Amino acid sequence: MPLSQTIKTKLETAQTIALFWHENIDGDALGSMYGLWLQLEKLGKKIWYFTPDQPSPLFSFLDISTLQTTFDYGKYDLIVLLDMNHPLRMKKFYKDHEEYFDQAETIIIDHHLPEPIPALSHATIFADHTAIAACELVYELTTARRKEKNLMDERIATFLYMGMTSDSGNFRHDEAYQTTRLMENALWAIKQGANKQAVINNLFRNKSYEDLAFMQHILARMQKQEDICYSRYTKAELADSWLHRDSADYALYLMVDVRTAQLIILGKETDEGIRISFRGKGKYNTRELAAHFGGGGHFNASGCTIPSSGNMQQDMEVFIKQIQTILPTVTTPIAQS
Ligand SMILES: [Mn+2]
Repeated sequence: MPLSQTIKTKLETAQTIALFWHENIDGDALGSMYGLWLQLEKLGKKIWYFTPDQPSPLFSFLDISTLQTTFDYGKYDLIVLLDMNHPLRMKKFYKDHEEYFDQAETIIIDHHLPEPIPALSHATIFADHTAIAACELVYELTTARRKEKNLMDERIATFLYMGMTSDSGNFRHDEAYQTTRLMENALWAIKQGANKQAVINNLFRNKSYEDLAFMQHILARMQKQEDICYSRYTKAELADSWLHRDSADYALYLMVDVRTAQLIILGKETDEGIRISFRGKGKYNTRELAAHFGGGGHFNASGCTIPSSGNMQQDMEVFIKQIQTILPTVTTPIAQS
């Protein structure tokens, strides 16, 4: 039986389903979760869904009131992990409860590259890292195949469109080989009534004066070494600004536009260390780069966490030097299959 058929059968057989998504939920995780959940609900399923932390207020234009941030480890026919390649991406639920997840009937639907150390070896995994968004996979696995019964509506289409637009940086980060598929899937969502304007206005054109003032701060600190462009902010600065860290990530969108930059790095101080975000433009495999520091992600967007000594400026300088020694090993021709 083809894998997609196995998944369809499992989803249709299960009556109670727990859906999970990863920490620091983004538009694609949220979109793929709701895009799938709302369809399954129409089939009469009982669905619960869980996220380790509350999503950014950026997403408050959507009705996501059914989200829960605590998990009961109860009995569910099926567990589904979306937009994540390892249950450690939801550490809060997984840690100290590995046994629960090792035994539960599980499906993983994801578009990240597999982790070097896999978990949940019993899970049915549908992974396609050539898709720019997990929302594309949800659409392709459901509506695109299910011609006989269209479960789509404007709300679901909006969620799926949101994931396609947010993981592609509003259609800026897609690689050439991904473009046709992405555009076709996005066009389909719009034809189904996706509210493109609401997504654009809320995710991309929704900056406050304080957001931009914080960008001023990050950009003032921006440095360039060869083709690396980097900056940082501290925990205290973020707390003082009253911004959510998603707002601060906007700096990456700005820095990526530096024409001669091929690697963009933003360091964010957190309680667990310095959270690093990488963005690339095709020259470096940022996913491989992040893997050197225990992280992961995609070819052009990835992340990792490095230890903090308390002196962030110094930590970042040491880190950039380390990066420079690794870069020659992750330089890859742009063409991918
Ligand atoms: Mn994603």
